[in-house]
Amino acid sequence: MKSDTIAAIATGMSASGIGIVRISGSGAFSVIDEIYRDKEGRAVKLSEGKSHTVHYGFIYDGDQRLDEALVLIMKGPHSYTAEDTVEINCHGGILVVKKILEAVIRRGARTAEPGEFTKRAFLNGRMDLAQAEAVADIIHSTNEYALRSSVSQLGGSVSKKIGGLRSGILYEIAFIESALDDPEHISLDGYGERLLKALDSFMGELDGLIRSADDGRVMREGIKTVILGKPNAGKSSLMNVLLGEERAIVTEIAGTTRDTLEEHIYLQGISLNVVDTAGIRDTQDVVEKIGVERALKAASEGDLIIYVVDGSRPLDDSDREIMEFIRGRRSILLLNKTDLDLVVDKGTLEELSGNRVIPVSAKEEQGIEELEREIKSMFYHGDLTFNDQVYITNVRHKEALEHAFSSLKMVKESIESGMPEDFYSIDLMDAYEQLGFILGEAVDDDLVNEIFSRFCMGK
Ligand SMILES: Nc1nc2c(ncn2[C@@H]2O[C@H](COP(=O)(O)OP(=O)(O)OP(=O)(O)O)[C@@H](O)[C@H]2O)c(=O)[nH]1
Ligand SMILES: [Mg+2]
Repeated sequence: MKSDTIAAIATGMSASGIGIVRISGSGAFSVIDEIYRDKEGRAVKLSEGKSHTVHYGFIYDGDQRLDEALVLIMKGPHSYTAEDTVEINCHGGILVVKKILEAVIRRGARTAEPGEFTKRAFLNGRMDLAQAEAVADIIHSTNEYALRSSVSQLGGSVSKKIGGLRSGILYEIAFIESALDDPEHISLDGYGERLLKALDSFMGELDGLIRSADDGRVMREGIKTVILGKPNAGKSSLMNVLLGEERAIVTEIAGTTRDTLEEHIYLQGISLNVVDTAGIRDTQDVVEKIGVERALKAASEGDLIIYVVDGSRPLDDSDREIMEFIRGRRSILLLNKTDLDLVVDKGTLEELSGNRVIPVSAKEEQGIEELEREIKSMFYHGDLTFNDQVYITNVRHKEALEHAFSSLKMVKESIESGMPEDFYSIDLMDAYEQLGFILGEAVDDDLVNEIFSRFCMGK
């Protein structure tokens, strides 16, 4: 496919060891031929060189030598974009890479849009849309699990799973169609029963994928963890212990924290977005009141609530209110201040809340490891294994899966209510198409542009 030639700085715009200017398109080699010279200063045509070779020399803009460089040449279709591609590795100064990019642009390339290299890879059939999206996810991964899952998606794990489901569905469509065309030779007797079985298996797989999206989202964005409790319970102290720094203000004055404060932390490879909140109590103070409302709002939107109880003071109405609030929500109870004489008993608290209670001392940093283990086991059942399990980390994919699931459900209903066979194939086809969207089949240009616009420059 003939396309215009694009170029961009592929490395971060900060002073660094190496900077890379990337060029892709049918004119990539003619551009480099005009600006590259070997170490003796002779113009050399890299376009005539072998693909996948590296050349040491200099980049010139006219007669001005811009920098020393290593130039990689890759001939299409054996490149990331499947087009002729050149990568200029120069010294990583902001000005020098900019000047090289300008020289490239002056020789006829144009500046690439964000994500345009990967978009070309997709449009040229080098990867499907799910794989292309994985590229952006890898770049934005902030923790081990998210990264591993994105790499596995790039390797085709999601695509393979979706592809398998699609061919199963397509088989059924083809069977129905040929039976309807040729009823003398292909009988549909008892087919409804057989199709029901197949549907159960398809829907089971879809359901598993849809449910994996919860873990997937948590993996990608981190577990939103909200610390809740009465004033002075030690919420901010806990936040600081988890963070490993004195981030939140801690004082013996009840009502110290007045607004929510969010920080990102890593625990053994998982990421948490921890929110410290204002202590819950009935108050006339306007500012504190707003703080309490925000605390409850954050808690209702969170994935996990850590309820901190001050074990050195008797439980009161505010504690009961919080226990009522967390009922039915994913939560962990901490009995704090175990370094003091406790007046609240662990067993009583467990009975009242119906929840497991972990004794801790935020001050002495006791019990924190157990809290970490508990969080991990709540969100990831055992160790995440990426060999067999596929995680859905993309909202778009999840929506398509849900659509496909409901289309298959309609097929089931049609069978159960004795509808004619051609009804089945309409909904089967719909499910097939929905799954195709995940791979990028028949998606419209606007969606493709939207997806790639979220990429960074030079990718
Ligand atoms: N002895 C002891 N004191 C603690 C512990 N945790 C917190 N404290 C003390 O309890 C007081 C209140 O701690 P904070 O962390 O500010 O409590 P908070 O829940 O954030 O309070 P508000 O922001 O007012 O809602 C401070 O004096 C802390 O030093 C603990 O485990 N043991
Ligand atoms: Mg506080």
